[in-house]
Amino acid sequence: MKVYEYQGFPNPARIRITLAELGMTDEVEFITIDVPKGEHKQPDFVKKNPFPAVPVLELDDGTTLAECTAITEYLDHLGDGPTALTGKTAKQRAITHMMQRRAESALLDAVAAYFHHATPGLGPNVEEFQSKEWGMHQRDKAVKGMAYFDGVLKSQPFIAGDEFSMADITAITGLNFADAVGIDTPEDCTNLLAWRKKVSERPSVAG
Ligand SMILES: N[C@@H](CCC(=O)N[C@@H](CS)C(=O)NCC(=O)O)C(=O)O
Repeated sequence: MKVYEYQGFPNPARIRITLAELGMTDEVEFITIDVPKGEHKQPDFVKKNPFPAVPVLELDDGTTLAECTAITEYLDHLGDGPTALTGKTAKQRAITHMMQRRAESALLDAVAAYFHHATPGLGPNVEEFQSKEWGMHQRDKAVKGMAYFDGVLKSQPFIAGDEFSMADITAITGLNFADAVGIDTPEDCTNLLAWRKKVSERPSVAG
């Protein structure tokens, strides 16, 4: 299997964490796509992902999978059955997907929209349209998202319940991205900050 990525970028980081959690990092070949130079928009890559973005997982039969949740589902089903990363029971799978989507929408994607719209983002090779107002609105959304997850973590150890899951991966990646673009986690989000410290110490996240 091959993973097309740009190391250090948030969405590829999600898959690196997933692979490490599953003990599968050595089973894939990582191929760099130079996103800041716009390589992901070149025809050869667009054939792999028509919605040009990394990461993409290419299977040995040539099938290409985009979207971190789809890639995570695939990887998590390669062993004896899904783990807590995607949820072992019907109920836990549903909760994990629900919370993952909330983390994506309220944290990671909101921070990304701030970065792409209210800052120079990835520069002129990549940014085709920018709206500072939209970016600032998304920044506010991210800060509200932090408060939401702080409340969630008041009564449970992880974002989707008792175990570390892909919802935590999305959320920690969103917070790390927020730091990188200067959106601080409010100091009164004590549950979120404690969770962040704990999750950042996991070998898969610490790197
Ligand atoms: N929803 C996608 C998001 C992928 C994504 O936005 N990746 C970023 C890198 S972190 C990218 O390639 N951006 C290219 C661009 O903005 O043109 C996923 O889950 O994989």
